[in-house]
Amino acid sequence: MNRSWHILGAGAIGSLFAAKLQNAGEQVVLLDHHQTPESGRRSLTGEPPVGNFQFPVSLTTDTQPIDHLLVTTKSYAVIPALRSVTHRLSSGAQLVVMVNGMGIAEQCKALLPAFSLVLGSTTEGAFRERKHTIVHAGTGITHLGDYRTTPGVSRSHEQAAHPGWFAPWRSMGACEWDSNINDRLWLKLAINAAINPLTALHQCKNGELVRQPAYLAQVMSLCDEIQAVALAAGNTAWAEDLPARVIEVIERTANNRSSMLQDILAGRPTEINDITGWLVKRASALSVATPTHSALLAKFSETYPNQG
Ligand code: KPL
Repeated sequence: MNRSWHILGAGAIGSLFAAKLQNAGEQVVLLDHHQTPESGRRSLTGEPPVGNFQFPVSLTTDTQPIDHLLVTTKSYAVIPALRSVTHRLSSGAQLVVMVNGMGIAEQCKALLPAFSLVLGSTTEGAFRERKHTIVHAGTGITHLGDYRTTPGVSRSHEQAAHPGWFAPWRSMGACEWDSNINDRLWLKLAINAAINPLTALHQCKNGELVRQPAYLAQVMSLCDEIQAVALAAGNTAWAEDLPARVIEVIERTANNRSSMLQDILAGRPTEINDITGWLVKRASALSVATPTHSALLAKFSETYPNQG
């Protein structure tokens, strides 16, 4: 049975997943606040899937019900975006939220407590070259998992197993069900917190962080503090080798501009509050000191005063 997926936030990652789902035989509809004849057109280049894709577009203000919703907006846009389509969600609608940062799932649950919520994390690399042209710069791996299987939220055996709608996702390749998605999201946040704000402040590509000794020393201090917070929070599986993982990501993405630097260069808001801001708050709740992250946050607001 093929399902209909609505994509909220069809930027680089959203368009990539729209193309993958359409290739897997699912019906895909892009959601937008306004519509032009070009709205549903996407050209994908780079790694597969490549080609010209045409998707139907539906206005958020329309009324047709939404059964499966994939949210791939920026972290700070998730809640306003969800509010714009709440009237369209069918009673058993499935929400999949795949964004950077932490703390967003709790906000989604508070807004839409009755809906089943799945969280996603991806290492796919994609960026928007032009309005409708997406470069799939690097193939990555995607993990989805049930919000209710996160620590502190009651867990049942069935919730750890993947739902029926996941089969086409799995057929897209490099997509796995993760029964501890919270841990995966934490690790992604840890990597982003060690890389993204520094690249945005130094306005450098990721690789510079290991080439310049002063930048590398900053990366290492940030990693030390993240490790302390992660260990205090009970995330011991990856915390010990965080510095090695961060260096590996920097080297693998040496030629990339981080998403935060891209946001700064494009004059868009950044995800600093959902990444470093969240980390500093979590650290304070666990009584762990994070002076380097706090100083980075202060420097960030001084350098980019409109960033929250
Ligand atoms: O996820 C990333 C991002 O830019 O947001 C990294 C892994 C840092 C790659 O640039």
